[in-house]
Amino acid sequence: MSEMQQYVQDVLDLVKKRDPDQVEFQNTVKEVLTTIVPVLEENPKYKAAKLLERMVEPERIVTFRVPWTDDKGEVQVNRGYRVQMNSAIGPYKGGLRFHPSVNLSILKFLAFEQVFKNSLTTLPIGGGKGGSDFDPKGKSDNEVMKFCQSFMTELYRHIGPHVDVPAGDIGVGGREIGFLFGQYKRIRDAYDSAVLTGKGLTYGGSLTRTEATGYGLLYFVKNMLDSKNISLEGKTVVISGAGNVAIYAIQKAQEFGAKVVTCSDSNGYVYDPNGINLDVVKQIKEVERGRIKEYVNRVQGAEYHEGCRGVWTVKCDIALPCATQSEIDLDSAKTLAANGCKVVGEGANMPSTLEAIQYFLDNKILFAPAKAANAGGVAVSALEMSQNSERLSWTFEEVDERLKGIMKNIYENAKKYAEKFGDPDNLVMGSNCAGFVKVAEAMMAQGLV
Ligand code: NDP
Ligand code: 2IT
Repeated sequence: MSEMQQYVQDVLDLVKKRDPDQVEFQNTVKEVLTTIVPVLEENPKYKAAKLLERMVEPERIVTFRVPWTDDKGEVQVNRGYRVQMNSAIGPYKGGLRFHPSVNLSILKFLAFEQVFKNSLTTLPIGGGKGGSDFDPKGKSDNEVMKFCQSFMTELYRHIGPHVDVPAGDIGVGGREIGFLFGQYKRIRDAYDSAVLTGKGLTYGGSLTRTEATGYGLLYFVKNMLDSKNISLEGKTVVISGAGNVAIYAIQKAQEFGAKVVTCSDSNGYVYDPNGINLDVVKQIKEVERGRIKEYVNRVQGAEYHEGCRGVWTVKCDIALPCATQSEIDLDSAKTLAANGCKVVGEGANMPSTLEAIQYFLDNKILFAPAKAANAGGVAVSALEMSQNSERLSWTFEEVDERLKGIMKNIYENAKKYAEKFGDPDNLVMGSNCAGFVKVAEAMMAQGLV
């Protein structure tokens, strides 16, 4: 083992020793640190400055009680969090997740990913993540509002346009951001537009933000495929999820001429051999907030299968996981490959396990890693902050053009580092190195903080 490999191993051991239960966090730290060894070898000063030890320790974590009353008048108590991971290159930036599975390990993993993802966008944003174990499923609008108001009544003291700028993630979309913004404004008694992103268009939101993560994923994948002279036209695509990321990934994939045959939620997946009818999905998920199995009652020839993992058994050329972490394990990765899948692009955060990623790389499946491929959402969030500062709104076309440019730049930067360190198709290594370098240099310049 080289000196820097040993350094990385020591830091991984430290992370495990400090928080033995935080498996998701340990995995993402491992994914990043084991791939940046070549950068550490070029810069021994990072080890001397204990840079990795500092990076794996969040700058600040807040957890808080969120009490609220449901429609029956019963008291409910949830737990709220904000992990402020790294502010070297800008205010903490990253989404809020409302899902019963939320815990500190998941939020630390998401915040750690966010630091390098945000760096890749080239925009001045640090990394953070937050959320709650609140489950929005089955709750009325009134209950969601009460929860959001209580959540913000504590969170407001930790955020601000120059401090920390949350946005959406699983379970947090336009409705929740609206309630959160209203309560923040009421408490602060000031119109700080850029305290949250993903806002509605009537109060400081940016055109294209809703579409940005899904569109950005397809722009990234298209760049990757163009470099191999592969067209998206006529390709069969399997997508998981039916939320914000999945819906706009389906839309852009279809615009590029691909045939998307699946979508899913946590209960099961839909297979539509004629190609997913996106209007029906939008009606079910965005308007009715219903379950995806409804799809088969409205579209002839479509099938519904219980269990979301089954989606990876559907034959495809391209797989785009857009639901949640660890949805593709080694078995699913092998099944995809055996069925002829040649390309995987991650719309969700860490949807492939470490073993699945290694399998894709070893088997020459073109792999677009999450922190590069899904960075379009946060990139347009940063553009929303720019528009708020200017007190101007850009057109859809202008934001979309910038998004395309940002995704191309991320792809090229990741590719550049992958080539530099001798593994040209390994965009996991390439994007980790590219994202890491900027954060590392900013931290070095700012002294021991
Ligand atoms: P949404 O809440 O809009 O949609 C999430 C989708 O994934 C739903 O279909 C949901 O099904 C499904 N899902 C959630 N949890 C699970 C689970 N444990 N098992 C199976 N399916 C599940 O979230 P987003 O679309 O915003 O987020 C999807 C992914 O993309 C997440 O990993 C998120 O971190 C990532 N991401 C989001 C960005 C954004 O801008 N929104 C930006 C970059 C990444 P159900 O309705 O049954 O819960
Ligand atoms: O994972 C992510 O990048 C997001 N959920 C978006 C974060 C943001 O600040 O827009």
